[in-house]
Amino acid sequence: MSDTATPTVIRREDYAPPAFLIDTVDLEFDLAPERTVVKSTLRVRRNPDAQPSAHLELMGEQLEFIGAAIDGKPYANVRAHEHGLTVENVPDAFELTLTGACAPEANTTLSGLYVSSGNFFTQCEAEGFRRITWFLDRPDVMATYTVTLRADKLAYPVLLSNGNLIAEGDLPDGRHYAKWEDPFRKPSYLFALVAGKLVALEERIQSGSGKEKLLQVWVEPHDLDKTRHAMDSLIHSIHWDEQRFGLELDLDRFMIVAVSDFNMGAMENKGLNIFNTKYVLANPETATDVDFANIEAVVGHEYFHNWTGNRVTCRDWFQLSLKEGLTVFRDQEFSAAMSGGDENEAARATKRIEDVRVLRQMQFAEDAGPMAHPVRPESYVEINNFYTMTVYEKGAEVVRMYQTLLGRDGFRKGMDLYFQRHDGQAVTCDDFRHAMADANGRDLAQFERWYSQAGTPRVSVTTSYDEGTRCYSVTLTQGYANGSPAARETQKGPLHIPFAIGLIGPDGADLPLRLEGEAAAHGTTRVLELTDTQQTFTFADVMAKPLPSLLRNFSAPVIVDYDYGNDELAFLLAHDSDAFNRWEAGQRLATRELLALAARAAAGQPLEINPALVDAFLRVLTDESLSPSFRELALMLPSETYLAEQMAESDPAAVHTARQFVRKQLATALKGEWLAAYERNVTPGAYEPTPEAAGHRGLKNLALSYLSELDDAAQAVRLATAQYDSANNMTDRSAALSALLNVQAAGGGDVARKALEDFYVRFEKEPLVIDKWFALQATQRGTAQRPTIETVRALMGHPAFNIKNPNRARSLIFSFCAANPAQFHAADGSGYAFWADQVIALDALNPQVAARLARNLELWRRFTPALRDAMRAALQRVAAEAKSRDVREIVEKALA
Ligand code: B3K
Ligand code: ZN
Repeated sequence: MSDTATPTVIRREDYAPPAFLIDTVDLEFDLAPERTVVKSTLRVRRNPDAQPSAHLELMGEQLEFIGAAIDGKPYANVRAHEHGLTVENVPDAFELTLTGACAPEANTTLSGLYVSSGNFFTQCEAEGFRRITWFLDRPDVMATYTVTLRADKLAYPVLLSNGNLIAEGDLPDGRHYAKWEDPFRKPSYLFALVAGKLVALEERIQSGSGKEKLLQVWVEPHDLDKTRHAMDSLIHSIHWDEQRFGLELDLDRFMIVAVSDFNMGAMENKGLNIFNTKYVLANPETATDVDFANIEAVVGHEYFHNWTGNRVTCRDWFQLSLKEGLTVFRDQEFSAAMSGGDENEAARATKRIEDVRVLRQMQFAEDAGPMAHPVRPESYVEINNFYTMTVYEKGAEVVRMYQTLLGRDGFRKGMDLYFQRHDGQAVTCDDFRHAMADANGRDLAQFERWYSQAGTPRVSVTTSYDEGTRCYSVTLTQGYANGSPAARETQKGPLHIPFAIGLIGPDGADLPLRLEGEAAAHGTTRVLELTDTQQTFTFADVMAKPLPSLLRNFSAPVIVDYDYGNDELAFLLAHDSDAFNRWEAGQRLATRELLALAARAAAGQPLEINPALVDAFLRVLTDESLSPSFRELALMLPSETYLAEQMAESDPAAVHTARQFVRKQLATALKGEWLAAYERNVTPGAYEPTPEAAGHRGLKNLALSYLSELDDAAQAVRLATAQYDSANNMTDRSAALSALLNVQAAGGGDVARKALEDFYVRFEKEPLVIDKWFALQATQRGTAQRPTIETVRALMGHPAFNIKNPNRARSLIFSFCAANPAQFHAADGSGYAFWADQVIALDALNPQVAARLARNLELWRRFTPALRDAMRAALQRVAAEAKSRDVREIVEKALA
C-alpha cells in the first residue's frame, strides 16, 4: 500500500486468465480484535485455458504467515513476501491449507477485516480479501465458500457470513461458533463476515415463485427504531426486480447489516450486504426526505447487484461498469417507479432531473480533468480510484441508451439473453453489448465506442425552415470541445448517439412528426440515431416554423450547443411537453444570466437583474399545474460549482457574488409569492416520507431559503424559528436551521446560535444527525470577520470530531472543501493549505478516503491564475508527503 517507488500501472490489454482455478474455499476464523487467526483450505487446480505455471502466486497483504499444507501434509516450499505468497512447484490439482493472522483492531483502512464500535466487519471489494487471507484475489476466480466463525459468545453473540446458516453451537471457554455455506459460486470480493452485538428487524416474505424468504436488517440495539424504512425498501426492491426484470431472490435468507465506520455507501456481498449506517437508519426525527430517498435507492442498488454483479460478475476490474453502470441504471429506474409509478412521466422526470444534475456537475467535470477515463478504463494504478462518476453515472447513461434505442421490451429481451448466456460467469462489457444486439437483431458494433472513448461529446445543432416546402431540417454535428482531454487523444470515430427530439408549434403544442421518406406522421418525440460526424434530418408537413425541443429526457450524455434566444427558452419553460426539457430551458436561462453577471462581478462592474429571468421564475412559482417537486427543481439556481465549471477561467468568488445577487433579487421581487408558496405547502399532521409530501416540504423550504436572503430578514427569522421549534421531522428542522445560518452570515445577528446549540444537545446521541450539524456549519457562508475556515478549524477540535470515522471526516472536511466553493477557494489560499493538511493526515489512516479528498483540486488548471498557483503549491506538498498508492495516483495525475 505504501510504495513510494514508481507505481505499477495495470493495463486492460495485459489481461490474462489465471494460471490456477479455485473451486472451493473453506475458511475458519478465530476472531479476536488484536489478532485473528484464519485457516483457509482451498481446492486448487491448473487452469486448462491458461499459460502453465510451476508456482502458485497468491495475493496477500499485511498478513502474518503461520503455516501451509498440501493435501494435509505440511508444505515447506512456500515463500511469503510483501505482496503475497508463492507456493512453489505445485501439482495439477491439490488441496492447499494456509494458516495466517491479521490485526483487525489496528486496521484503520476499513478494507479487509476491521473493528467498528467493538464489532467485526469486512470490506473486500475491490482487493480487500487479500488482507484477510492469501488468495487469487481477482473477480474471474469463482468458488463456493463455507465459513466457520468462532468467537467469545458474550462479546460477539451474533456471527454472520454469506449464504445459509448450517450449524451453530457452544465451545469451551465461553466461546461459540457458527458455520455458513453459500451455495453460489462467487469471486472473493463478495465474501463477508460480521460478528458482534447486533439485533435485527426481521420479516418473512414470499417471493414470486412462492418460496419463503427471511429478511433481516441488523443494527446496534439502540438503532432498532430506525430500520423500518430500510426493510420496506428491501421488500419493494425484491418485488420490483421480479416485475420489471423477472429476477427473483435466489437465497432463503437476505441480510443487511449497518456499520458506522465505512468507506463508501454500501456493499453487495452475497446475501450479506454491509451498509454505511447513513444508508440504513432513518426515522422522521433523524432523517430528511433526501435521506429516506437515498436509503431506498441504495438498498435497491445493493439488492439489484445480486443479479447484476453477483450472479453475473466482472471478468476483471476494467469491466467494473458492467455491474455498476447497469446497477445504477436499475436503481434509477426503481426510484423513478417508486416516486410515481412507472406510468407517471412527470414524476419520473423529477428523478431524471436529479440524476442528470449530478451527472453534469460531477461526471462532466471528471471527464474534463486529469482523471478523465472511458467507462471501461484502459489502465489504473489503484483500482479503488476508479469507482468513479464515469464508471457509475456515465455507465448508467450508456445502459439507458440501449433502452432508448431498443425500447423497454427490447432492453428486457437483451437482459434475458444476458442472463441466459452468462449466469454464473465473470464476463465483459462486450458480452453485455452482444446480448443486447443479438436479442434484438441489431448491429451495435459502433456503440462500443461509448465504452472506449473518454470525454463528454458535444452535439451542435443547426436548423432551417423552408416555408415553401414546409420542411424543417435539423443538422446534428458531433465532436469534442477544443482543448478537452478527449479532443487531444486520437478519436475512435463518431459515436452512436440516440438524440430524442420534438417540435413545438407556435401555440405551444407538440407537432406530429413525419420524417422525409415516411408515409405518415407518428408520435411527437423521435429518437434520431446520429451515427456519422454530421447528419441532417428533415421533417415534412411542418406548417409553421417550430421551436425544437432537443435531447428530450436527456437521451444521451452529451452537451448540446444550440443558440436559443431568451424568449425561446422562456417559451420552452412554459410549454415543452417534455418535463425534463422544461426544466432544462429554465436552467439554460438562469445559467446564461448568472455567467454574464459573474463576468461583470469579476470586472468590478455593477450588477443588474434581467427582468425576463424574474418573470420566468414568477410563472413557474405560481403555476399550480406543476408539481411542487418540479417547481422546486426549476426554481433552484444552478450550483456555484457547476457555474464555475462553465467559465473560461473558474472564478468562485465572482460566481458566488453573482448567484447571491440573483437570489436576493428573486427573493425581493417575488417576496409575496414565496410567502404564499411557503404557506400553501406546509404539511400538517404526522410525517410521511412520500414523494408528494416531500415535494411540498421541498418547495416550502426552498421558499424559506429565498426569504432568508431578504434585506429585512425579520419575517424569515420568525418563520424559521417557529419551524425549527415545532418541526416533527428532520427535513423541516434542518432547513430551518440552514435558513437561520444564512441570515446570520448576512449580518442578521446571532440568530442561529441558539438553534445550533439546541440541535447539538437534542441529537448528541445520533451520530448521523451530528454529521449534519458539522456539515451545516462547514457549508455556511463566511463573513469578512469570520471566514468559514475558522469555524471549521475550531470544529476540528470539537470532542465529537473524529477523523478516523469517514462519515464524520466527510461531514466536516469534505463538506467544506467540496461543498463550500466560495469559502474554500479563499484568495489567501487558506482553504488549500487546510486541504493539504487533511489529505496528508488521512493518507496515513485511510488511503481510500484520503484519495477521494485528494481529487478535490484536480481541476486546478482551470482556475484564475492566482488560485491556480496556490492550488499547485498545495498539490505539490501532498505529492511530496503522501505515501499511499491511492493518493499518489491522484496528485501525480493532477500535476502531470
Ligand atoms: N460495489 C461497492 C463499491 C465498492 C467500492 C470499493 N472501493 C458498492 C456498490 O457500488 O454497490
Ligand atoms: Zn454498485
